[in-house]
Amino acid sequence: MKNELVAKILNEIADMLEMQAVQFKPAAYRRAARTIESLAEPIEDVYAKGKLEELPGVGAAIAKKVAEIIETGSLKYHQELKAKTPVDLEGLLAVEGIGPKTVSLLYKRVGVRSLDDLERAASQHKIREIKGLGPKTEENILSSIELAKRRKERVTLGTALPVAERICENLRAEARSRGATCTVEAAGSLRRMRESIGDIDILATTQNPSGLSDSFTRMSDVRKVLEKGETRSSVILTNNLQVDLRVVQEGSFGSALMYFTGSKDHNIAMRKLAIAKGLKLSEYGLFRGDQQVAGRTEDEVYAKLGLEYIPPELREDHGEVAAAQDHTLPEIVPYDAIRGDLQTHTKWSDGVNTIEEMAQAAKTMGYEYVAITDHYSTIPVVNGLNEHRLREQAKEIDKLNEKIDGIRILKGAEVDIAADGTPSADKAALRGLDVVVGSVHGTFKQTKKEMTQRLIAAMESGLVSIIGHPTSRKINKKNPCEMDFDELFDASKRTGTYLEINASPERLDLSDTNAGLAVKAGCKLTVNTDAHDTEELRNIRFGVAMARRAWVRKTDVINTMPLRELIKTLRKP
Ligand code: DGT
Ligand code: CA
Ligand code: CA
Ligand code: ZN
Repeated sequence: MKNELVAKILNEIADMLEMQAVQFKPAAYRRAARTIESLAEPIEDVYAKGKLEELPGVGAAIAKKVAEIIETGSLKYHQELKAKTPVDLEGLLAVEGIGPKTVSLLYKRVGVRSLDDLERAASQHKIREIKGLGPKTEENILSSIELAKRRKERVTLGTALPVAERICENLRAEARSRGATCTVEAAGSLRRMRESIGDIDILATTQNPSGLSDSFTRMSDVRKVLEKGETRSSVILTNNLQVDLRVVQEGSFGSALMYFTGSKDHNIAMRKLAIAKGLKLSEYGLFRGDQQVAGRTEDEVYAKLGLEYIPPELREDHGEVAAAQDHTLPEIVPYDAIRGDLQTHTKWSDGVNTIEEMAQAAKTMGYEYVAITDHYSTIPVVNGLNEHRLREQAKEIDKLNEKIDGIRILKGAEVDIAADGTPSADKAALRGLDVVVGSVHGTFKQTKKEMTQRLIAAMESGLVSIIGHPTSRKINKKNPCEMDFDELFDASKRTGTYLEINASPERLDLSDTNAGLAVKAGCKLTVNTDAHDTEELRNIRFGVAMARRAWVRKTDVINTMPLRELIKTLRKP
């Protein structure tokens, strides 16, 4: 599957063109990359059917380039651009707040080519001198460069999961085509749905191990083969992710899956329990003496140990083994329990799709409702709504609700929370809305006390139903704002304001840990995607995964409620 590779090349072209200040083209390349990246089927298949140009955002010119990548594995135009680009663009762009234009400026003015150059230039205060950048940019660079360096080591779940799914699907399909039986599953931190992933671990059992390792090491996006053998292979992909494949005996698949899913601490707790019961647990199986008593499936191993099944998201040694033994594991929120998304954006502000397109896409996902929460804002970059446009939008939503069956479009807005906690819209402007998301979008550098007061003031304003992405963190890019969570949770309960788990893979905010604390404190949560296009609605699973990792039940998440109940629950502005 070359989806990842094609998307990467198109995105890099966009970045390089933007560095050269080329107009419009970068956005077109990005749109096509986004489509291809989130495509469920291999791009080669679309190409083979002659349907590249039918993909949203893929015109004749880009289709031709995609075809060249599929046929040759690379693109001349891309390599020519790269030869003309003298900097480590990927590394530099990993720094929060640095875009291609800034990279170009930094190179021209102070000769920055790499992250090391950048760190040096910033600490020597050369960046504050550059017109258009200034001291604030310099400070931001200094505070986020460590995160950018770390990003080279771990990728977000949102990046790794689709890659792993495509690899597993591909390996299964190739084995089938050879007539071999084959079971393939992703294990490791990916199966536990951690917010970031060090490497992808894949486990398989097959009649044809050499065929499987051939398929694995010959995948189109393999950059380097580190190891190749019948029981273990390891590769580095073009996007720098490492993938380990282990092949085990069918009779050990369950115990091996358990072992390689981890976490390490969970494994240790499990092994201890086995020993206490006079058994021995390893990746090869559960043994009494030399006799294997279980191992083919995970279920079998849990049953023989007298445990409830422990979902992978809970396997972090946070008390789940004892709870499984006492049969007190919580019934964590299922992935399909979400009945609607309460934060989405459309063309009315900075989104890509129309309200109707978002509603249809939400309906396809089986939702009962979707809230349109475009930015209500004075920040010009997000094309925010004002009171007049919000009224116009409400009329369109009324019409669409007449027209479309099977889903209810809720009226909403996302307001900025100013430094002092005042929402960016007043009561009159927000009248008639079903839901208002209040979020912090600027002035992040406040003391813990100031930020806590700010969010509490927003909740007490009576205008906000949900606090969106409460800590404003971006994984590997921007540290969370500090706040007093006890006070925040208190105010959330007192005012009936719900806290969001923002499912965007680079946010996942609240984090699993904080979501767990919130629910323990008695708060209710909402899991939303903050989608800016129809594809991003599918990110919901990443948010639900964080809720599951936080031991959150369905009843703790308000958008698992049927529409009528939800409407009664949401406080209106
Ligand atoms: P990552 O890749 O850093 O995101 O995290 P994991 O959890 O995927 O860790 P990884 O890839 O090093 O190993 C995969 C699993 O294999 C891990 O979750 C548990 C198991 N494992 C690895 N090393 C050990 C070990 O030394 N002891 C035990 N008990 N299990 C281990
Ligand atoms: Ca791993
Ligand atoms: Ca590994
Ligand atoms: Zn937005």
